[in-house]
Amino acid sequence: MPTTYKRLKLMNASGCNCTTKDELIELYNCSACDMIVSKSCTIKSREGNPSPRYYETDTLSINSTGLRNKGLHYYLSLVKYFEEMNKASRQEKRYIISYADLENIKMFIAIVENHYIVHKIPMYFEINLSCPNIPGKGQIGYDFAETHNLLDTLFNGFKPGLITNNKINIGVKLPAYFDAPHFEAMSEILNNYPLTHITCINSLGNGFVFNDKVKQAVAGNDGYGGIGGSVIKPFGLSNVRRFRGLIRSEIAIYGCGGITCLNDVYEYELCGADVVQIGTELIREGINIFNKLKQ
Ligand code: RRO
Repeated sequence: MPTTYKRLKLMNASGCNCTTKDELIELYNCSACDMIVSKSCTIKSREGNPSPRYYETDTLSINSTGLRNKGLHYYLSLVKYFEEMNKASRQEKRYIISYADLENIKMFIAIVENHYIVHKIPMYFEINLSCPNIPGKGQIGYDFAETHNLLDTLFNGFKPGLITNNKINIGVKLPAYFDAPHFEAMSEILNNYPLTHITCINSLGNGFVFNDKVKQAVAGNDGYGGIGGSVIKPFGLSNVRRFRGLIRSEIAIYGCGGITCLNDVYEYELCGADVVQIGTELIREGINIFNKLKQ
């Protein structure tokens, strides 16, 4: 590890300990956690897939959560709450809302715009293009034409000025790509938009894991689920590194996938990440993972 190591910003990965207000407050109150992101939400709250929804081994996690969340209004109501917490504690800890209800993107725009008109507080979003666990629905990030359409609708849908004046700030969470032309095709699309960041990578979709009783480890979606943990780190690193070489330098890259120790953070930094997100290890160790990495 070099002596010049510059600590990257740390945050949770969406989906990990961030569904309820109490969980988000715990993340906010952790001084080693620099930013926070909510569970991916839909316009209306969802119960998600049946349990068990999560299982882990030493090297991986599998989840089939199925977008279990409290609804967009719940997470929007926390914008003001965290703004007041920031003012009181004189910090600027960013609260990002992850949004995944892509069939209702126009409704999302209308609700968010209205929220800004009422509260006048800048907002940050991570649009999830890579939820792997909704039966019958693919990950939009693997459909380049659909991704292009969606981003056009999103960035052209807001009133002029809201995005250019940084009132509404939008990043995207991508699935892992495995083929060089796919990185190029996706970068060509992403470079058209004033994105704040891209997060690479979501869990690897459609894994299958047996539990210690040789039964499927998660119940939903016929046992298929998103794989996280240290087994996916090589793909997180490669995706960050590939995209860093292809997307505009103003778009930050949040690296995610398999981070358990400071050396992993350093590897993500070497590949070009500006921020790193902790997922499986946050669920495994709890909030102390941030203190451990900071030390
Ligand atoms: O809720 C989920 O099942 C889920 C989502 Br939205 C996601 O983006 N990634 C994941 O592993 N699970």
